[in-house]
Amino acid sequence: MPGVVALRRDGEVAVITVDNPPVNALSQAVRTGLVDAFSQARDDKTVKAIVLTAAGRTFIAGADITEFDKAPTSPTLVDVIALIDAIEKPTIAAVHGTPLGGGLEVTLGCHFRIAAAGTRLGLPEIKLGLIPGAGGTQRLPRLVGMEKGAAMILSGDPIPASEALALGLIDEIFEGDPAAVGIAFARKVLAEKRAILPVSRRDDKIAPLRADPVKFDAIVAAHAKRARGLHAPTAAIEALRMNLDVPIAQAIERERAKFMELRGGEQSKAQRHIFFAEREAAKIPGLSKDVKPREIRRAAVIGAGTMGGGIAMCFANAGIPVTVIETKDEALKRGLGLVEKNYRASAARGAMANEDVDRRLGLMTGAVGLDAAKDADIVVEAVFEEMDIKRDVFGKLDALTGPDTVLATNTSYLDVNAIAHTTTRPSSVVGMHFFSPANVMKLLEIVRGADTAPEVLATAMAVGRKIGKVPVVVGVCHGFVGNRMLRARSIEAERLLLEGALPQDVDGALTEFGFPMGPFAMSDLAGLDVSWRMRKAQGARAEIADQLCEMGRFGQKTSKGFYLYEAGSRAPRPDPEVEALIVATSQRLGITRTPLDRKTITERLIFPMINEGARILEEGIAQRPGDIDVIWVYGYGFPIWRGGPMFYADSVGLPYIRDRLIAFAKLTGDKRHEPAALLSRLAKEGGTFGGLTAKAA
Ligand code: T1G
Repeated sequence: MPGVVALRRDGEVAVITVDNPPVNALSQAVRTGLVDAFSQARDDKTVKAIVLTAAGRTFIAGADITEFDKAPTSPTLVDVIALIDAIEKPTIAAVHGTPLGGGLEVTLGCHFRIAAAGTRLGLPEIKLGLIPGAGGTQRLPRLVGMEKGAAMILSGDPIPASEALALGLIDEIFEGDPAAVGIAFARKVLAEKRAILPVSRRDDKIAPLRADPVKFDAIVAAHAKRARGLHAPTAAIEALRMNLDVPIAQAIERERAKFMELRGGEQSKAQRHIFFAEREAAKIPGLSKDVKPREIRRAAVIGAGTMGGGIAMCFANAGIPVTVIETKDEALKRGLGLVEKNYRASAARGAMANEDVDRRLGLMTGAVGLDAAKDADIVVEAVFEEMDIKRDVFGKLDALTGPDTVLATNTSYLDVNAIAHTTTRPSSVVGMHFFSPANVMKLLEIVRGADTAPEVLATAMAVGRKIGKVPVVVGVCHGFVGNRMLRARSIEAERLLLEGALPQDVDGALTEFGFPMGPFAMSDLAGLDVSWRMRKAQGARAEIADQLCEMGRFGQKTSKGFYLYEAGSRAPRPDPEVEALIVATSQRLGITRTPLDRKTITERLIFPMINEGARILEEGIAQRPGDIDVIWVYGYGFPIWRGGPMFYADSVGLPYIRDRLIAFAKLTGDKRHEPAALLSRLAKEGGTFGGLTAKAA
């Protein structure tokens, strides 16, 4: 065994330990080591039971995803688990941390599974555009039943050890060292002469479905609806269906064939790209490992509006006491009331226990006046998007907070450097741009000011991870990364309306592309008045949106915007009045309307975003193309199975995008469509965004 798998004896019990940091991924070496170790233990007559454990922070966390772009090598994980499954001595998996994917599948080849308290177990393959590829779709339902088995496989979400015990996925929860407890458990099994039956031969939880297959369809129906555009969920459902009528050995073969097909497909490659890009985004080139984040014991949020309330919930959810500060008691009460209403609604949906709600509310304190922020280790300002107001707040925070307090602004596009320079310590100032609703959206843009100290940057990143966000460092410019690219798309969306499209054509093109919502439905949801106020402040104009605002049509909040909304419904309905307004505007502007097909609309919306992304990289506003992909997948609903705008651009081909941009520039006369220098260079050289190396933002 090449060092990553060790076999030792403790009397009549063989102990096999995987040690392949950082997460004991099932590399070829680990799989080979497992075959050797289990074969030896099986063939040694003096061994009466076998315990499988792992060293380090977690039991096996799955197949080695870095091997997925290479040709498969032997032994396959199916081979390893088949060998374990056939052993006629008691086999016990003693797990801790996150036994996920192939890691959990290995334990399903054992007779017993015991887990340390705090262990989370799951089959997350669907999140990588895959299905379990080593028997998971056949063995998990045999242990926990189809309902729970399908839910775990189709959601990809892990479950806590307590739930796993209740479901019968594990046999015991323990405290202490997995190997020691595993050996004791093995001895108990031997002493009690417990019957051992491989999971692959247990049928009691599946038999009822065989008798009534319609039940299976009912179980998977809800999941099938959410599969929009994704290949893996459909494949997972077909694999699960094999439990009903395909012998398990054959089913596992077919499952692996489907897994291999998905593994080689574009969707999984894109989703694996996001998996690694999200982790790369946490690395800041040039930030020395010696720079340690400051400890955050208490936070303060300035502003109890929608954003401030959501941000305060993020801190409370992470167990960090937080003071929410307003200028008037009435605004404070309204804000905190909305927070409580949000939490109670989650409890009513069963998404959170009431005691959890009480605990989180107990971590929140309301206060009037900035003085209440004086003891905070981090302050997040979430006041009105007006520079004067922000300047005033930061000037006061500078005077009343401690020298080590991190001063963060939640501005979504204003100049963080200008805000920083209203303080005597610009090095303490950083942007933390949350996305609405702040307690739900995963993305957090960490805006690095020219003077932001490395320690302050590291602290903001650490806080971002602590409160469950995906933090990405961005530089200072109007709109940073996400909103700057969104603006490129919004300008083009308006232009398309004048050229011949209707809101439903534009939105339809993007929902077909995979976005949950198109730009006009999104504007109606956010409120047209929000961007109208920004445009007026900048002296910019959006022909159609401005007219709608002048008519008081602000979107869902006024039941009318680009679309009509029936009372109590959020479903957008095309409005002939808006169509007439659009046609009249084209006429007034002397534009002859022409029909635009879906492909053209999609390219006109997506390619300018990619072009803006290329400029953002040229200017060093983003560290790497993968950061931009993470921003758009986690902040704006870019379909994860397309890998984000820059990964998608590489899959389309940069020469084609360059040529289309040149055509758009001619068609519209808009110079911003001229291909960015970086995009032109890569297109010319046959390069890709993915081939670029990271640069500090
Ligand atoms: N393969 C390779 N590298 C991995 C890895 C994996 N499965 N999981 C994590 N890493 C790397 C990661 O890139 C990072 O590297 C470091 O480990 C720490 O990860 C056959 C086919 C386990 C919950 O999907 O969910 O099994 O940046 O920063 O926050 O059916 O990692 O340090 O260079 O995320 O403590 C199924 C994926 C695979 C689990 C730990 N398994 N991993 O979280 O650390 S498919 C998964 C995670 C499969 C079978 C199928 C998390 C974690 P670096 P980290 P963490």
